[in-house]
Amino acid sequence: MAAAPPSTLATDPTTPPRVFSGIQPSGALHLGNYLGALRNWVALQDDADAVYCVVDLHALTLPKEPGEVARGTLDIARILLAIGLDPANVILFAQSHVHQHAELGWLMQTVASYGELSRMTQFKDKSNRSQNFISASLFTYPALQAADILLYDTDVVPVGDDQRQHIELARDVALRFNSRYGETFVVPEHRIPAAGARVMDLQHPENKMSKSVDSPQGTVNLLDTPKEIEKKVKRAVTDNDGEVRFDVDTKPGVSNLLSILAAATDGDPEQLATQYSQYGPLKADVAAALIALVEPIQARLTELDDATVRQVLDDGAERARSIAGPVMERAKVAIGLLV
Ligand code: AQP
Repeated sequence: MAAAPPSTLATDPTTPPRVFSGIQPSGALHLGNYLGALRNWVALQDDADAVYCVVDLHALTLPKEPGEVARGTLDIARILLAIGLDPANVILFAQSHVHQHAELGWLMQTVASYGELSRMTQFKDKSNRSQNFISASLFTYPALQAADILLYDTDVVPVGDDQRQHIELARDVALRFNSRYGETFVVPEHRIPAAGARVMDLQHPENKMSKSVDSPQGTVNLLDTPKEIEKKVKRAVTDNDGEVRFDVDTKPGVSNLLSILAAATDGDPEQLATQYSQYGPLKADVAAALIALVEPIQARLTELDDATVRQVLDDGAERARSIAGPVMERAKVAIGLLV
């Protein structure tokens, strides 16, 4: 029996907005993930109906060893709990545990165009970096990401700036599907933070900090020790003129440090710049702010074991299926499959 479409797809002002976002288990979580996205996940959990997902199928877009993704999924979910997600407040689950993601992902490939997917800058970046094997899934995964979002009648998607283009694609395919097959999906909006939306690599400030790029000295991980953080920040690339000024084009390294400090302390990068006349004190303050940020997360992490995390993911998958199942049925009916 197919689920009836909702009477209206407009957001009802009397119910909290549905929030959905995901993160790949593709390596150690870094400061960019936290300041760009995860911090917002936690902030939204009290006022929204939040659904968060470890997108393990997306991690397979780049080659992985057997077992690597399973371990990574537990590790990332554990950190998500340690940063403050409360399973009583949010649905937290692994993407591959809810089969509707892969199923709707296929339908989304039928409404996303080759031209649209070709324009995705993440595909261009990651395929340029891949030396040997570029999987077809690296090209099509924005369609799966659209499915992830649309399966939950999502209103708001909290992400970093690098995901802006993919969320716009999800909106475009939702609108196209609705116009071809009738009102079926809620059209989502992204929520990108004012500060920390694009944290850059400390050694290569022209590139974003990234899990899958091998730049150990340029990447601050959430599990780094205070000593490692101090060392990485101290060695962060700046420039030769010694002037502390916020100007992303001409002073990318210094501006990145100011942005990080602003995001970590709820400040403003331009205003913070006026407080420093040398790089040394700025770097010392950045390191101190980051250590203060990660210490409580690392302390909470020690209280969580695999069994607890697994239980949270199992419960989350059950709750996620109860939302995703009817939406999948709605999409199948709309597109005209025999149900
Ligand atoms: N450098 C960044 N600054 C701000 N936000 C960032 N995000 C990622 N890097 C930065 C945000 O983190 C969330 C989860 O990212 P993801 O796991 O879906 O993968 P990604 O966007 O491709 O990020 P990574 O860390 O570079 O992972 P890999 O290398 O595996 O692809 C997203 O909301 C993202 O915007």
